Amino acid sequence: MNAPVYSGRFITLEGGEGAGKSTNAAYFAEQLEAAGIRLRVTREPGGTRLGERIRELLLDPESDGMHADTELLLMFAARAQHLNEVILPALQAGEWVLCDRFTDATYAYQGGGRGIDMQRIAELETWVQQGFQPDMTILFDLPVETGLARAGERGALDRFEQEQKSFFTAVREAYLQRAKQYPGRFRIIDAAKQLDDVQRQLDTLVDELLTTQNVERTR
Ligand code: T5A
Repeated sequence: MNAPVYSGRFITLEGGEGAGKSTNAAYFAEQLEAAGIRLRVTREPGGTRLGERIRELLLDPESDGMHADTELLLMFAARAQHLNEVILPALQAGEWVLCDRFTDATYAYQGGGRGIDMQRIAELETWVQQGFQPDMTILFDLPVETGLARAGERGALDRFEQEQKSFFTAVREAYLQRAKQYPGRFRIIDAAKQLDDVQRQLDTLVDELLTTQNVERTR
């Protein structure tokens, strides 16, 4: 099976709860757009009308009792729709795509957190993605307690945020393991730092992306 051919770049943001992905997605997008990049910002689970409905089902605390396999299949169902409806068409049209979470989250949460065999996840990944992978994955890494405290300040917790600390520790370990396994694709951000420090770390990655694309920064 061959990965699809496209001219845009696919960048994913990953990390545990409250790591600052959403906050920094906006900053990162602003930097790329200022350099003249046509960019689509999206998220998983979700990113399409159908995918957002699946997201509601996945995050709703009332979906308690959801079997781990059901959760895994719903993640990939939403991803199949997202890939075919949004991500691949945008990339093929020359746009860049910045996605808040993608398949590394499935390895971290359903693999690390829920304990599903990574090989089963890999089978679904191959089935849905046919070799397609992000060009760069930015991992916002921080101690579990710091992330949960930040997420908790926002009020009501979703179904994942209600998990125990041991679940999030396993998620963090799985993410770090993925980063070790794919050093060419992953970049790790120290997300425990203050926001302006995190943004300086992101500036370096913007420069790296623009240099490899031969795009000059305009500011
Ligand atoms: N999921 C997802 C799976 O289990 N498998 C999968 O395959 C996929 C794709 C939803 C859930 O789905 C699970 C994982 C998730 O549990 P989500 O919507 O991305 O995914 O959910 P969260 O990660 O819960 O999103 P959060 O909003 O909690 O995290 P963010 O986006 O990383 O954090 P953000 O930017 O909202 O920041 C949180 C708070 O911290 C502050 C912000 O102002 C905000 O209040 N903050 C900082 N404070 C101090 N210093 C900094 N440097 C700060 N950065 C941010």
